[in-house]
Amino acid sequence: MPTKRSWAEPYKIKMVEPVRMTTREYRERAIEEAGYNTFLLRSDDVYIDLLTDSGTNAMSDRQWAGMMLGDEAYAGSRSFYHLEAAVQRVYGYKYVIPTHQGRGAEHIISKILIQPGDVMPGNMYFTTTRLHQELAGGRFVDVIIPEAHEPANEHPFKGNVDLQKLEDVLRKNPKHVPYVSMAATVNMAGGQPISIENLRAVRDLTRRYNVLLILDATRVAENAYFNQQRECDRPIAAIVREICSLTDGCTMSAKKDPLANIGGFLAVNDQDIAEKARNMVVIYEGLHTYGGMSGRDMEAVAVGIDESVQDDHMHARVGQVHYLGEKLHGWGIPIVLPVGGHGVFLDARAFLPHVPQEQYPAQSLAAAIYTDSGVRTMERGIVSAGRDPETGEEHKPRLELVRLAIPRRVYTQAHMDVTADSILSVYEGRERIGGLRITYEPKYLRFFQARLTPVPVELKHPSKEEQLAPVRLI
Ligand code: P61
Repeated sequence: MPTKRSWAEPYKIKMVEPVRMTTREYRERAIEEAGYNTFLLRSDDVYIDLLTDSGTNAMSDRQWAGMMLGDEAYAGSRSFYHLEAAVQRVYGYKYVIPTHQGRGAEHIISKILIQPGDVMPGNMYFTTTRLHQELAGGRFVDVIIPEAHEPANEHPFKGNVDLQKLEDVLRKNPKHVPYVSMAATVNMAGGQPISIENLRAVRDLTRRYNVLLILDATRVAENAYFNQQRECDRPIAAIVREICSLTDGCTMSAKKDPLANIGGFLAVNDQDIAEKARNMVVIYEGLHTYGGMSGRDMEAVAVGIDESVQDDHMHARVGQVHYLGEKLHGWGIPIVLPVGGHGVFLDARAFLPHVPQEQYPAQSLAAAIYTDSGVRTMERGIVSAGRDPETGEEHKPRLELVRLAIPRRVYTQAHMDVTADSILSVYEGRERIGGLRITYEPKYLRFFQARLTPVPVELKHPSKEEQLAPVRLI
């Protein structure tokens, strides 16, 4: 008799989208043409797309119904007021400035709050957040706890801030810290949550030093799931509300938690900041009642926000991620532990110990996984970290990861099984995977468009065939 009851998703499927399977030879050509960069693959050539959980969610029937009701008025759209009400109700902020997606909100808040020479402490960088801070003349300083940089460390809240580090930054830079940025969950650390206890302590510090606390709320409902499981057994909606109440405002990419395909917003409690943001949004995004979104998009976000904080939804969402993570971990494949909220992250340093970081092991592993099965993943290591804007040197992050991000409500358990089998097969042949070198690199956010080429490897135990032929890398 089973000792544990199975669980299932709290929805059934009404519409399906075919996916395409290809041959290994086809994929070898496709990844070569894509410069060994999974961002440059065509989605038609992808079988299971775990590149990102951003904008790739399956919308509910209620969201689609909302799309039909979207008000496309240029000014004063009814859909904006629905969105505004949902943000006020669920997150609790007073003022809502819509943007086309998360980075639009990051751009605006950075331009408003940062002066050249300022320093912004935060719990690990995010690519677009840091870039907007740098473009505004500021400098990001990482104050996350050291455990976050150790893939095997099972700290339950690896997104937490190191309070001593934060206080040092605040003390050493009087008047030059406009705000502390706190992400919940922390994407680059593996989707790791912050604890409410830690957030409260950060809040006390920001009050003491009179600086603002801005939340990256992109995956705050996923964070609340972990708070519920590990810290306080309360409904996710109540925890989300509490997290937001401990901050002065947030940036949001509605393409994640809020279950939409596009959209975002900036939300704040300060009227003066809201006025400045409303003024700025008309320059860069659109009028302050659409901010780059169509009426139907705003409607889908408004409905999605409510759905995102339902306990059943979140249990299934994170449950699916954990199903995949536990399978891989059970087979001894090195992943970031504990498994995070939006994806499973492979530890490429441990997976490919023979490939030095200068040869982009995570990028190479992502290419190898695609070649094996058509599963698309994303590099989150040295390529993503980019270069120091002052010295031009490559940032060398301790975490060298491949992310398998799970879109919400899109794939089934069978897709997770196929993915896991492919990772296992790549793991078994890992000795044959070599490194890469960059042949083209754009100035900003290079990982999106960089092109790479394989560096030949020398096999420790070549087969007869391999001794005769040049080594195939991936
Ligand atoms: C992602 F490779 N994330 O995870 P926007 N904050 C946070 C995000 O996760 C986030 C944004 C702000 C993406 C898309 C993406 O290096 C990359 O709506 C915690 O995408 O503008 C986005 O929100 C920005 C992928 C972004 C990347 C940057 O897949």
